[in-house]
Amino acid sequence: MDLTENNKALHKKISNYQELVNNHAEFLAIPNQPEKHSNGIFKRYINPVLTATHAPLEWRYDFNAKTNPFGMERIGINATFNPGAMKWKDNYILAVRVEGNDRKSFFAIAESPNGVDNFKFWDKPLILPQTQEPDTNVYDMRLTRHEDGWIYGIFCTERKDKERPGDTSAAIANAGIARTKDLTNWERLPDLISTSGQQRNVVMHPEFVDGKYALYTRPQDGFIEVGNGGGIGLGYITDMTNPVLEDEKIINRKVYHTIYELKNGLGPAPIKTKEGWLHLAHGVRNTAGGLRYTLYLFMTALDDISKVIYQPSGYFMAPNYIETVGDVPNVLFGNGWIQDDDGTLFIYYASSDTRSHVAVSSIDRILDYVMNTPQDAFTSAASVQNIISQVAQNKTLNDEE
Ligand code: M1P
Repeated sequence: MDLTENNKALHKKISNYQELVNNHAEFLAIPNQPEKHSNGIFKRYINPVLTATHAPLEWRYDFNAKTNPFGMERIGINATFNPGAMKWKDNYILAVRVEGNDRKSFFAIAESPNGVDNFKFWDKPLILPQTQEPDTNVYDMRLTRHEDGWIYGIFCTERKDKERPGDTSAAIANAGIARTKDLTNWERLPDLISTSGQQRNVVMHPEFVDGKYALYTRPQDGFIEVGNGGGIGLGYITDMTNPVLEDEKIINRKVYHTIYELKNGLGPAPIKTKEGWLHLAHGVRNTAGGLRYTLYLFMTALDDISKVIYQPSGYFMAPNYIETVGDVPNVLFGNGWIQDDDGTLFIYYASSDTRSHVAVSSIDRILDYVMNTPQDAFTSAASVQNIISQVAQNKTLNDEE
């Protein structure tokens, strides 16, 4: 291109461009390793798989020296967390909740060749069509490859509670629904129509149940408060283009003095195994230091997805020391996992609403964990009895050797 002197000046890149590009490329290529020590159930990887620093430079910088003479970041990214996940053309895809410095969340796809490192965001954030009532904020997309041929992304859509105009933090949360065949072009469907005041943590089951779509829900009374009843619900939809939720029932309740005493919400779409449907969920309890979010697992029956058949006591994963630190401390949240053909399981989770991580296990290990870990008997004495029984069994084994 033959540029005039004036045009050349206009097209000059910021002076720190190459340095920014080199540093970013070096950062994205840092390999990840599993931690040395594991409880045998899963292995955490040392580095987060996604941080705010992973966000493309093109999103953050105006590269034109004329309009950005100091070469400064123009649009800040605050956090990359709570990713939905799926395998796509042999690569590992995360549908990430990206939050800007302006507190608005949006979705963006990040892709890795191996699921544990080298995650790179696609060029542009996901463009989510709007309904007649625009979303103020969107977050926590769960991806489900449904047997109807669509990939569904169900997420939380949040809008101002217009009935309480004076309260600037009063909001209404509901499930937004979009679907795609290529992860680039998304069709927005109407938001979930349910009888509950608010909904969060809504997830689609991958198979039809008696010819209907099945959706896991978490009905709640208020924006933050889940209210008196509650836990993980299950309901059915006949037509996703008119998503009226029918027969919503709680299938996994909140329980006093457990890790899911205050809130109980589902993570990703369940995985079908020979023993049952595996579920990853988050439980929330209150403490003097604020809410504590941990991850737990349970299994439902193949012939009745409303029936919980195994639920190990306590948490499966809790924030480690580093993970407790972030914008919302003491939170692990997981809404994405990927099962490989060889049974390897990649569990994607986020810590403290700030960054995303991976832990790796296998379906066989997780089945063993879910089916053979003692269930919660809800008292200290019963927990002690579990230990006494195990000590006795181990003594027999030692005596026999
Ligand atoms: O801040 C912790 C989490 O809080 C909400 O989850 P829940 O509705 O289950 O309490 C969501 O905002 C979630 O994104 C966030 O990680």
